[in-house]
Amino acid sequence: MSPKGNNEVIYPFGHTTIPSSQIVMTSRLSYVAVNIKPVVPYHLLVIPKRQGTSRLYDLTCDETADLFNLAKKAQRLVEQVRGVKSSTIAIQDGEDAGQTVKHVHVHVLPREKDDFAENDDIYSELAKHDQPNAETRRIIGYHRSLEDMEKEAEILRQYMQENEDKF
Ligand code: AMW
Repeated sequence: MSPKGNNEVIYPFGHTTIPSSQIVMTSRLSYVAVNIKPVVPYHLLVIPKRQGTSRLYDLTCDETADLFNLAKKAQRLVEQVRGVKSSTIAIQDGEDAGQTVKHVHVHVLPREKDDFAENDDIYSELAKHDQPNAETRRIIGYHRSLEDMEKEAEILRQYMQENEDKF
């Protein structure tokens, strides 16, 4: 974590960084960010704050517990905001498992009935949704504007503020 010139806090995410305007919540060792290319609405990423944690086994016990406790909180939040009762929680750990950003991240994907033709289609979608261009490392295809991402983060932060008793 480091402050930018305008005092905005940024967190590391592999080769890139995430500014606080795109962050939904934080814990001592982890943070939750909105996704630049969501597979479903309110597709969140739960990420350890420490740089250099590219694989799940790079995390300490403390970081692992903190990450998953925050993932549960993020899941509860998006299920409430979406008004759904289920989520897919996934980690693509390592390149051959579909990982494109070399920094551990838990995908939190709120689900509703029949949102995919086959329930497990979400996994193939997850594997292909963010394939990067080899030279620019930018995700190929449409990704959201900064404004869209900031709006979503704000909606979620506000919901949490107004419903503190539920978290
Ligand atoms: W992996 O394929 O490594 O399991 O998932 C990487 C995720 O990170 C993808 O869902 C992708 O859309 C997302 N992502 C990549 N860069 C950014 C970014 N700058 N801000 C938010 N999400 C990002």
